[in-house]
Amino acid sequence: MQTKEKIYIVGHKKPDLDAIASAVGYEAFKHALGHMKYEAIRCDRVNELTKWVFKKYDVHLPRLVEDFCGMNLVLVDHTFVESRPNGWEKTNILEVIDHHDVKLEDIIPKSITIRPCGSTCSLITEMFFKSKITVPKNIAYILLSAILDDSLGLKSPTTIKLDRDMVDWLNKICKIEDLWEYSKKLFKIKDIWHRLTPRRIIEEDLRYTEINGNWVSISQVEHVNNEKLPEDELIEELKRINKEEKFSTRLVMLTNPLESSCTLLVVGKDIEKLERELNKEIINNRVYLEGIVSRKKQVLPLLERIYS
Ligand SMILES: [Mn+2]
Repeated sequence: MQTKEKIYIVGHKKPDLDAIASAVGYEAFKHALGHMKYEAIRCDRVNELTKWVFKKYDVHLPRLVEDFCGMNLVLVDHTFVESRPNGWEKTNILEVIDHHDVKLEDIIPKSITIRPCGSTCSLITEMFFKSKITVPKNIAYILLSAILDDSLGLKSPTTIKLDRDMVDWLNKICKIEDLWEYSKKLFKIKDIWHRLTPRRIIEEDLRYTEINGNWVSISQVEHVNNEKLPEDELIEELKRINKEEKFSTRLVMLTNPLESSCTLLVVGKDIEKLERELNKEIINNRVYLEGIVSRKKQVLPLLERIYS
């Protein structure tokens, strides 16, 4: 019978904490409503922070699935084709929940929840809130940690009142004394860049897109410790990547959430155009930008202006 079929909730490839936590949170919400056919899964390995948070609050990580063929899916924290699990073409996507831009292309889910805010977990928390369902304590910790991580401790430009309200509401359960101190702790756990090769650092959180025939890529590297990032090697590697596959512009954002700033590494043929747009010199393929932390809200629009 159709209604007895399982429905799997999955975050994007190369998942961050928000992608994994929102799947687990939505499963908990559905189970609280008695809909037991929902199961959170994942399609990729998790990052250090996710491991730490799930272990600390004693929650099982969602099961890793490699073959999605024939599954009913809810996509959380993504809609874009390139972020979906491999083999999504052979699945039945019933629902999407996300806080990014929507790009559904040829799928028509029955339910679409898209709202720009700091974190998908804020949208999941709001479902509990509106239904007057108490969030189980360990799930509350997971959701709270994910909102703080994704919204850079509620300081990211994507943060809205909903994120702050949901953090306050969850913290009535979690009772974390200093949320900013806790956020800083989360950022530090994520700061594992010194262990990775330049190629891995660039590819760890890389998004690419085409703007009027110009391919651009933007990697986001959040870190709290400047010394450990090998900027020169990253630039060399970025140049190598651009020889392998030529893009108009390739950027790496070295974002420091504690300082709300970013060092932008730039490779490509349009450095002068970018200089004009920024009204700042780009020296040796790099420029320091105060107040710039968001790829979606701040850096991508820069490129859109250059290529429009
Ligand atoms: Mn997210």
